[in-house]
Amino acid sequence: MPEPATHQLFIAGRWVDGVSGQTFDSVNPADTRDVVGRFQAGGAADVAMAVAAAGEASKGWRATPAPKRGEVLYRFAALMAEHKERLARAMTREMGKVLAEARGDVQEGIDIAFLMAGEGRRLFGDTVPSELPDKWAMSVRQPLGIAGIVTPWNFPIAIPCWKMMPALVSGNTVVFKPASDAPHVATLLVELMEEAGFPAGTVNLVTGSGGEAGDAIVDNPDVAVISFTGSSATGRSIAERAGRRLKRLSLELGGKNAVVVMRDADLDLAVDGILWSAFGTTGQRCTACSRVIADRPIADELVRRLAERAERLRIGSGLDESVEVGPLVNAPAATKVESYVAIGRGEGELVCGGERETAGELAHGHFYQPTIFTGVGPMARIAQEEIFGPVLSVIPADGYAEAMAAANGTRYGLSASIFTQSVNTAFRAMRDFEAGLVYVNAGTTGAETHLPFGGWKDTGNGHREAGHVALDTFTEWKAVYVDFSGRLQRAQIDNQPS
Ligand code: UN1
Repeated sequence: MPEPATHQLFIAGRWVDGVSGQTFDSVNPADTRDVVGRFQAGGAADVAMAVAAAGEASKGWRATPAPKRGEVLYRFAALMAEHKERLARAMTREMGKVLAEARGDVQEGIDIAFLMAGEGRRLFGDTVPSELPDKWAMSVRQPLGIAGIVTPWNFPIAIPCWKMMPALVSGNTVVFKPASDAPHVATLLVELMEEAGFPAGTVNLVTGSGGEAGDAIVDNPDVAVISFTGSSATGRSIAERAGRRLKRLSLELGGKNAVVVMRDADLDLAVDGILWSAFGTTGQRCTACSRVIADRPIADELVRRLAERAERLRIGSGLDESVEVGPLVNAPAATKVESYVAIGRGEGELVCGGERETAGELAHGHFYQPTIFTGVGPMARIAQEEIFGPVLSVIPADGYAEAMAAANGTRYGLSASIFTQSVNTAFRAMRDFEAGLVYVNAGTTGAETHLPFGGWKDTGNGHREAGHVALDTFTEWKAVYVDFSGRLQRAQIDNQPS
């Protein structure tokens, strides 16, 4: 194997080595003999420089007319489209998702970049009538300053773009800390941002661990807002640190997303939707389906069809176009899946999978079979805890009310879906699901970039990504009143009967 290339941090418009001189390797999860690259282990000193650069760049960037900022986003979106295949292949090699899904991930980045580029000409506020005569009333958005962007490996282009595009178009500058399992894709992304013409210091990249680089960003008093996607445990710790500084914080955390299948459902369609959302991305999406709530009359038949199809899914390197299920991201992820499957054996009946896949070349990667348990109780650990792997629990329920109670009976609330042919049941479910994303007759994955993305309950802290509401995370509202009457007018007083 050739010596892997060493990559640098991007600070103040220059590619530089980290202060400590330490590096870490990014490894292909489908074949751990393949080292993708060597990356700077950035720490507090690097973050301090990146924040200083972002602060310096902030003055010019926030003064740049928003439509002009949007033009840079347009160029960046077009560059991503031009380089889509190269980015997708790099993504599959670095974090394992199959090529078709890697292309989708890049596309999601392109989509949000174009959407937010258009926001350069909107950034809508409200213009409203004043309660007093000859008085103007409106609200405008203004940037917060420096945004700290801390992202996961599972959507290494889409999620950084979901966060950075609204931050940048609304006039913030950025310090970007990507996951240690996907620093190469992040580097390629920032190279394209440089080429697109974001001014020096507007976007700064610091690779490194969460404990070193991530915490340094969260703790830096000059970083006004943090946007984080990852585990609930890390989210909670970031919230505590950010809370001490009254810092704006947007969290996108775990999920335990359910598909409800009613007795009147189109079962073929339900099977397609469940398999795609449970085993696509090897179950490593925040939105992945990990619970099926099966109405009792169809439960056995549904499980039979799911198992029969799951056993036939092709496992292997995502670079092989015929493969449907790629590897887990790293060794700890595989160990975690193994331990939950061991727990599941005591909580339900294993109907397929349940083992690592180690045949031939697969022994060099972190492969795990699509796994289904049935007869699982709604409060079982495998039905409550996020596994983030290809493990699906089927929970039988008697009718709509019991199914909905099971679906909502979790501390998470990201995505939920129902399969039914009844319009009444569909509308009830749209009302009753406690989740930020609801699907009718589709699986739990596949959110589009122009509607709000995020979850209820412990999945987040009330903020949303994507859609125009994503701007709320990165802007301050300013209400502006202009009195052109030429006299003192007292609101709530002078226009009331005396
Ligand atoms: C995630 O897993 O954090 O809705 C993001 C979906 C994708 C995004 C998933 N559009 O499944």
